[in-house]
Amino acid sequence: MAGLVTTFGAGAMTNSIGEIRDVDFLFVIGSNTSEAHPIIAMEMKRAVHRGATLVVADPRSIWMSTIADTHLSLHPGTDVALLNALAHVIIEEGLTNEAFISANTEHFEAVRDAVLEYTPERGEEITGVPAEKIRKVARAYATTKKAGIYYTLGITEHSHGTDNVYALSNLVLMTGHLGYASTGLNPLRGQNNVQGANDAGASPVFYPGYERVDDAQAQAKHEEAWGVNLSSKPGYNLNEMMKKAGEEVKAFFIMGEDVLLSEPNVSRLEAGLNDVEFVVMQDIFLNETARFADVIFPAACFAEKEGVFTNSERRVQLVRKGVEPPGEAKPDWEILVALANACGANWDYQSASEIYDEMAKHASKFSGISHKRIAERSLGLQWPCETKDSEGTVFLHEHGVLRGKGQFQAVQYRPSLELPDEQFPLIMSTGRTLYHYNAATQTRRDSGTNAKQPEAFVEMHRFDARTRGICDGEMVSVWTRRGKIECRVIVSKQVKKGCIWMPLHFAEARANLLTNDVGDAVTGTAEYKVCAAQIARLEPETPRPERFPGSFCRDSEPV
Ligand SMILES: Nc1nc2c(c(=O)[nH]1)N[C@H]1C(S)=C(S)[C@@H](COP(=O)(O)OP(=O)(O)OC[C@H]3O[C@@H](n4cnc5c(=O)[nH]c(N)nc54)[C@H](O)[C@@H]3O)O[C@H]1N2
Ligand SMILES: Nc1nc2c(c(=O)[nH]1)N[C@H]1C(S)=C(S)[C@@H](COP(=O)(O)OP(=O)(O)OC[C@H]3O[C@@H](n4cnc5c(=O)[nH]c(N)nc54)[C@H](O)[C@@H]3O)O[C@H]1N2
Ligand SMILES: [Mo]
Repeated sequence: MAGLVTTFGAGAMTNSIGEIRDVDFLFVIGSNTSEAHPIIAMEMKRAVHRGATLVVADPRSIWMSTIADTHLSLHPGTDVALLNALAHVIIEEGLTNEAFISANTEHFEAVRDAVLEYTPERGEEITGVPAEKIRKVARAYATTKKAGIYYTLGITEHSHGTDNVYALSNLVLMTGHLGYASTGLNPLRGQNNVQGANDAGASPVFYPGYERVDDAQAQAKHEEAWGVNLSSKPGYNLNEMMKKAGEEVKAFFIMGEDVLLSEPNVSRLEAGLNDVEFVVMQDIFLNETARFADVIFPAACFAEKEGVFTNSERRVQLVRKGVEPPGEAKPDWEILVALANACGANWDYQSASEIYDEMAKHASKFSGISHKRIAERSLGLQWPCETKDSEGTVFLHEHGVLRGKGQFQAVQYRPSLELPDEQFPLIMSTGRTLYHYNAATQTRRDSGTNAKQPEAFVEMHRFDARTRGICDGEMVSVWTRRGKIECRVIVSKQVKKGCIWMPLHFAEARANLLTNDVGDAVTGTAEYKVCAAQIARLEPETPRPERFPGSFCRDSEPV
C-alpha cells in the first residue's frame, strides 16, 4: 500500500535506511515512525541528535512530533492542500532547482499553474496549519541539500492517496532532492517482505520486476518463459476483489491475510463471503477468516523455512530455517507446488533458491541476485542488481531519473469522501500501535505484548469526552454508517478535538466494521484514515480498571 509507484520509479525507498542518520532535513508525513518502523525511527533520532531539522506532518501528536522542530498538525485528509501550499512558496520565492527541472523532468508548468491558488493563507484555511509555518518549512526543505521525505499510510490510505503521493513527488522534482545520498522520496514499506511480494509480481498490474501485464513485449517474454498463454488485462485489485465477493468472484485462495480483520467495511465483505462457493486459506494460525474457510492449509512460519525477505530499502536477504515446522505445516512454496501438481502441472522445484533463480532470470532488476550470492554477503544485495558482478544499488536515480523523465503531476485538493455531519460529528481514523502487529494473530498470542496492550480502545480529545459525559477508561460504543463496536476510551492529547483514533488489531472490537471501503481510483487502497463517527458512553457505568495501558501521552488529569 505504501508502495505506490511514483512518477519517477518503482514503489520503494529511493534511499537506504543507513543514510537517514546523515539527513539534514527530515520531512516525516503520515508516518507514525517510532511505533510502526522503530528501527528507522532510531536512525531519525540519531539524525536529530546530530542537529538535523525534523518536521512531522500528522493530525495526531505522535511521539515523533515531541522531538520535531515543527509539527504541522493538519486536519485529516488535507495533505494535498498542505503540499501544494509548500510548492507555492518554493516557486514564489524562486527556490526551485531549474537545472534539475530542465534536465530531468517534464510538465513543470502544469504544477506551477495548479499551485498558484494555494497560497499559504489558503493552505491554512484548509489544513489548519498556520501560514507562517508553511512558509518556514517550504524554505527549509528547498534550501537544505540533504532533505529526505518519509511517508506511509497517512498519505496513501485515502480516496485521494495517489494525489498525495503525486504532490510529494512534485516537491522532490522541483527541488531536485533526488539522486544522491540522504535525500529522496521514501515510502516505508509495511509488512515483512511486502516489498519482496510486490517485486515478485504479487500485484494485479505487474509481472516480477515491475513489467506491466498490459505491455505486449513483457507479455510475450513471459508467455515464452513460462510456456502458457497470459492475459494482457490487469486483474482486480484487493478492494475490487472484496467488493465482488459472492457475485463475480465465486472462490478465494487467501494466503497470509486475515481479510475479516483487515479489510474495510467488513460486514459487507462477510455478507459477500456467505455467497462465495469455495474458500481456501493458507496461514500459520486459525485467524478470523478461518470462520469462512472450506479448506485450511497449515503453513510454516518465517523461522521454519528457507527463503528471502526484501525490505523497504530494496535489500534482499536470506532467511534460514531455525526450527522444524510443527505437525503437518509446510513452507508456503511447498504447499503451492503440491497444489499445482495436484491440478495437473508438472513442477519439480526442489528449493526456494531454485524458484528465486527462475524469477530473477526474467526480471532484469534482480537478475544479478541469487541465494548463493546473498549467502556470501552478510547484508544481502539491494536491487537494481542486474548482473552477476554488480554489487547492487544503494540509492536510486544517481545518473538521472530512471525510466526517462520524472513527470510532474498537477493535483487539486479533494476532501475525503465521508466528512462529519450532525449525526456523525467526529472524524474517525485508524492505524496500528507498537505492541501489536496488524491482524495480531501473532502478538495477541504472546503474553508480553498482550500484557502491554490487552484490549481494544479508542482515543478521544478531552473536550469531546466532556461534552458526552465520558470519563477516561470507561466503556463506550462507537458507530458509523456501517457498523458499531464497543471498547474502552482513552482520553488523550494525542488526538485533536473532533477526531477519534483506534487501532485495527482487535478482533472483538473490529475497527473495520466501521471504516469506509471507498478506494483510491488508481490503487484501490481504502480510505482507512477518514470516516465520520459518533461515540456514546455505555450504560450502566463500567468500572474503570486500575491500570489501563494505552497511548504514551494519556491525559490523566480529571476531565
Ligand atoms: N508495531 C507495528 N509495526 C507495524 C505494523 C503493526 O501493525 N504494528 N504494521 C506494519 C504495516 S503493514 C504498515 S503498512 C506500516 C504502517 O506504518 P504507519 O503508516 O506509520 O502506521 P499507521 O498507524 O497507519 O499511521 C500512519 C500515521 O498517519 C497519520 N495520519 C492519519 N491520517 C493522516 C492524514 O490525513 N495526513 C497525514 N499527514 N497523516 C495522517 C496517523 O496519525 C499516523 O500517525 O507499519 C508496519 N509496522
Ligand atoms: N482500519 C484499518 N485497517 C487496515 C489498515 C489500517 O491502517 N487501518 N492497514 C492495512 C494494511 S497497511 C495492511 S498491510 C493490512 C494487514 O492485514 P493482514 O494482511 O490481514 O494482516 P497480517 O497480520 O499482516 O497477516 C495476515 C495473516 O498472515 C499470517 N501469516 C504470518 N506469517 C505467515 C507465513 O509465513 N505464511 C502464511 N501463509 N501466513 C502467514 C498471519 O497469521 C495472519 O493471519 O491491514 C490493512 N487494514
Ligand atoms: Mo501494510
